Order: sequence, then structure tokens, then C-alpha cells
Amino acid sequence: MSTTYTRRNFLKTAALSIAAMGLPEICKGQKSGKLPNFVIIFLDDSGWADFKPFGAPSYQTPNVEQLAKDGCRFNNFYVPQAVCSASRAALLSGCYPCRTKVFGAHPPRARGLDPGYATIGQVLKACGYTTAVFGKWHIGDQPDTRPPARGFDESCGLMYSNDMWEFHPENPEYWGKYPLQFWDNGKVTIERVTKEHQPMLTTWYTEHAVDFINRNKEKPFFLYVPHSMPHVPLFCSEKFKDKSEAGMYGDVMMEIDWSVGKIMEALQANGVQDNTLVLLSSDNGPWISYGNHAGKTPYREAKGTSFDGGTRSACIIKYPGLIKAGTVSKKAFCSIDILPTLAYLAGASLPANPIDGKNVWELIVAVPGAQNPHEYYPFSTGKTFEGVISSDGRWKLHLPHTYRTLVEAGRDGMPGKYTNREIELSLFDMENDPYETTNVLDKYPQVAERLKRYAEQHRQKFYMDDKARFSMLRRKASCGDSRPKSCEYRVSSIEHPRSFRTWRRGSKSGSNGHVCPDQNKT
Ligand SMILES: [Ca+2]
Repeated sequence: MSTTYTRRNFLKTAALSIAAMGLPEICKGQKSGKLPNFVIIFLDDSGWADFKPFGAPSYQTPNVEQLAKDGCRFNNFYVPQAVCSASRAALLSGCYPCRTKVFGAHPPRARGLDPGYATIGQVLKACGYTTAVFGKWHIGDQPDTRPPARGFDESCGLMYSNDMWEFHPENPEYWGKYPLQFWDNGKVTIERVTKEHQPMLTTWYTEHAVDFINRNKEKPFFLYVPHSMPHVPLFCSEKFKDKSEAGMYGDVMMEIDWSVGKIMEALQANGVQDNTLVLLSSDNGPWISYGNHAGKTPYREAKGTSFDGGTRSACIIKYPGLIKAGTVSKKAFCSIDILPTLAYLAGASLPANPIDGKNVWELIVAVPGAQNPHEYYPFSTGKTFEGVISSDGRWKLHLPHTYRTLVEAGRDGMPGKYTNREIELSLFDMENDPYETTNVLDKYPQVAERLKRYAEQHRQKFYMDDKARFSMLRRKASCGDSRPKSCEYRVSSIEHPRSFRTWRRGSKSGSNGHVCPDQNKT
């Protein structure tokens, strides 16, 4: 059956479907016509409260505020692991880190997301979308794991974090082993990114994004802008230096806000703003060890933990006509749900590989009575499974685990100090205690049993095999470790993946020319 879908028809059909509490077949199977465009702006280490109206920072972010006025602010949006590579792989693949085995943050020359897991880029490209990523990739810098091989027609940016370079504040020798390169459509165009290049990253990503929109207004597109900022080291261009009067972090955030404004302007100038879904969020919470160079979150702990300070990201979604402007939602959902939700809107087929995410479009557009299709979402740090939250966002169960907590914040680009603490089995009522302060395990035994059951299901599904393999591999594998002595994480239980990844690459010795990955750095 061939039906031409105009945008008007699409919106009309969608609106009718919403009314019918459905949205069952918006444009399923359509290979032509006016499909929605998608823009995902994904910040690096931005705290939940870094923007108004989530927080009240002392710098100005008018474009993000406008985005919230035009769309819906989601207060309970989660990532499954609060570290760069794991979070980005989860977003782009719709899979939990425990499925893809992308944990922590990958160093240079790490394998990245296995090509067996399709990305949003591949899913949308397969149904006719033009796709682009301009920013920090960080899910593989090998020929078959870089953006051109993973469903992106156009790409530019860094393959990993901007602190994995020769000027690293703690371990320049280790991180300077490989130059931080700037890539452009599969080729290195800057062999060694310097302190002169870093201030231009936000500008360059933005210029590419605007140019991409200008060239693709006639066809459906997916634009992914994973900014390198505000991950340390912080840099902004001359036009934003000292502009915020709130220090370097404020300047950087104002430049990102400017970037959001430029992208929104480009959508409007090309007449596609009404047919474009724009999502803005962050890969994880703030890296509070960096003190005045870190963002803010009101929630407990921060990046690199399974507390909400790490895993709850501010999220805004704008889609005129379908998402009511200026609304606020408390519905919980997770970054793994973005792939199937966008696939649904595009009429794209889901990946052939199994995924964990589910279509949450009814939650996003606030269909009355809509329920989250999951029972729970799990959280992990590195390889360690640390807890679950009920899919309505009300109850969170922490399994006993070790976590890092800040002892002393650093300053002006230097990190501070963490120490490790333990949390016992704990149930938190996130509605009445969103800061995870009071263990109510004994007060709500039935709820606790339900969440323990979810956790056990998850452990049985994802961790039993690995555990057996791990114990075997840890005996066999030695890594020839060139890992820096001082790393961001000092929790021994999350260092297991190094052995696991050595095995994944098919090497038992780890002497295959790759740096043994310290996946939990950054
Ligand atoms: Ca990050």
C-alpha cells in the first residue's frame, strides 16, 4: 500500500491517535513523504540544575528556557549508567550497558560499541533518513565503530573525551600517549587538538549542525549533537569569554545555550521547526570533583554513581503540535527508550538485535492513563549492577554496593578527592524523598520485595553468565596494564571489565597493541 504522507496528514493522524489513546500506526512502513526530523542535543557532564527552569544558575540560558517553553520538561529522565561511553552507547543502541558490555568511559583505541548492535543512525538511515553526528562520539574509534560505519552520513568531532590528551591534569603522560584528534567524515583533519582548538569545538559542532539543516530541509533527517562541553577541560570561544560573569563554567554553558539557539534558528529559517522533534539532555550528572568547573545537581552524589545525581538528567523535548508547549512531566523513562520511540515515529524497523528500550511515546505526549511499558530500570557503575527503580519513578532499590563520594572539590580545572563508601540494601521513596536520604526498606516490605524481584530477574538475565566467564577470565587474562595509578574511580569492583574487554577483543594476554582500557575513567 502506498500512501503519501504530508506533514498535515501526519499531525492530524497523530492527534487523532492520541485522542484514541493509541498512536498505533502513525507512518509505519512509509518510505517517502514528510516524516519527522529528529535532533538530539546531548551534553557531556551537565548537571540536572545547569539550566533554567530545572535549576537557577547565575548565568543566562535563554534558548534552553525557550525550548522548555515550547516543549515539555521531563523531570524524571534517566540514563542507565552515569559515565560517558556507557550512557552514549545506551542512548544510541537502546540497550543497557550490561547487554552491549560498553561500560564506563572508553580510552583511545578501545573497541567501542560492537557493530552487532544497531545505532539510531542505522535504524533511521534504513528508512530513508539522512543522518549526522557533530560532537563527541565516544563509542569506538576503530574503523568499524566510528560514525561513518555506524549509520551516520556525515560526522565530525572527537572520538572520545576532550581530557584524554596530553594536558590531562593528573596523568598527561598516560593520556598523551595518543593524540586527541579531530575527525571529519572518517578522516583526521586535526592530528593533535591543542588548547587553541578546544575553544572552537562548540562553535564548529554548531556550524556543522546549522549547515546540515540548511542542506537537508527537503528530506527527513536525524541530527545528533553530542557536545564535548561542559566536560573538563572547559573551553569556550572568545565571544563567550567572561560573558556570563559567573566563571568559566557559566561561559561554557552560555555558549552551549547559544548553540541551541542557532540550531533552533536554522530549523525555523528552513521551515522545518514544526516537523522536528528536538530533545536536549546530558549523558550523566556533573563531575563534582572539578568544583567550580562542574555543573550542579540537587540530587544525591553525581557522575559515576547510581544515585540520582549521576543518573537523572535534565531533559526537554519539543515537538510542536504533539507535545504540549510549556508542560512539565514527572513520568519516568530512560535513554534506552529513545531508539524505539524515534523508530516508532519514523515508521522504522527496530534493530534485528535484541534491545532493552521500549516505545514510550504515549508517556511523552501524556496520553491519559499511559503506563510505562517497563517494570523497572536498572542502574550500574562499570560492570557492577547497583540497583533498580520502579518504572513509575516512585521507588528505588539500591543493592549493597561501594560508591565514590566527594571529600574535597578541586578548583580551576584540577580535580579534588573522592573516597569510597558503602550503601547497604536500601529502598528510597523517590516521590517523598527524591534526595535518597532515608532507607524505608522496613516500612514498605512489599514494595521492597517487588523491587528485589526485579533486581533478581535482571541479575539472572544479564549477570549470571558474565559472572562465570569473569571468574574464568580473570584467572586467565593478564592485562599488561599501563593504566595510570591515579584514576577517577577507585572502586575495585568496577575494574573487572578490563579483563572482560580483553576477552571481547579476542586476546587472552591483552598484548594486542591496544592500551588496556581503563573504562571507568572520565
Ligand atoms: Ca559524560
